[in-house]
Amino acid sequence: MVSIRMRASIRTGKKNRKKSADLHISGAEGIYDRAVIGEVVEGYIRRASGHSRGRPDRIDIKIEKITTAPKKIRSLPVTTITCRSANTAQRYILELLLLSGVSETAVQNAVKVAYNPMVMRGASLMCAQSGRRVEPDRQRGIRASRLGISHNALDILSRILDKAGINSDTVREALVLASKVACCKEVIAELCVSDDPDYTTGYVSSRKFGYVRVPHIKRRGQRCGGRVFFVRENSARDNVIAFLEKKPVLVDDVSECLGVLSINEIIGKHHI
Ligand code: PML
Repeated sequence: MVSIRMRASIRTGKKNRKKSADLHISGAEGIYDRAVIGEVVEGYIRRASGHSRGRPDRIDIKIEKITTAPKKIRSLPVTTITCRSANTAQRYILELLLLSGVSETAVQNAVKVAYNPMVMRGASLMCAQSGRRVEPDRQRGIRASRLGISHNALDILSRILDKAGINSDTVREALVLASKVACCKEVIAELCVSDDPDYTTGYVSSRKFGYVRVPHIKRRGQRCGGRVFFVRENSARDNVIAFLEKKPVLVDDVSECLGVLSINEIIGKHHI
């Protein structure tokens, strides 16, 4: 099997001290059989070239042999929380994270990261109690990578999400990523706000409540976004990073999609 990763960007010409900045246009990755490399790469290039955020002047594609058998996991169950405003979204983020074992200080710190206009390239790694950020590089962050979904599981997931009217690349890929992150025992929850100004649904995920989509997590047009992985206070940081970035993980079984539920229904239905 191989891991195939794509990243498309536009050079902005602006430079900071370390490197020239580039504007992220799109990205995708998966774990595939060698036989489909050509087809997947073609699809990734088509996708990178036709993105609404602009025409990239650079598309990086990395194809890497996977030398250890991927860990096979089940995707998190999916729900969408009933939420009609950005203020309510903030209350629900706080409530879901507190109930997952994240402290109020850590939630406040995470919100600053997730709504920062200076969008990080990866995610912040944050201690769930102290709210301390422990990622080695605050610009790069941590990239959950070497992840994918089997052909069969993708078919099933697409059908399930189709019925709920949420079957898009964005939802499927965010769910696969969140499912890998949640299967790391040291991670207790994740918060994600898309950096796409027009994409206003984010999520809070955890083993406890599953993948909870939060509409109106930001207002349309807001130029900010970010991801935070909350880890147990004294976890071995380097092991967590090695798992999230390097351990191949393949979703090969799919949990249910429970549709649109109220906060109380979601809290009453937790999964452990
Ligand atoms: C991103 O990749 O930009 C984040 C996507 C969040 C998806 C939330 C959803 O609609 O389920």
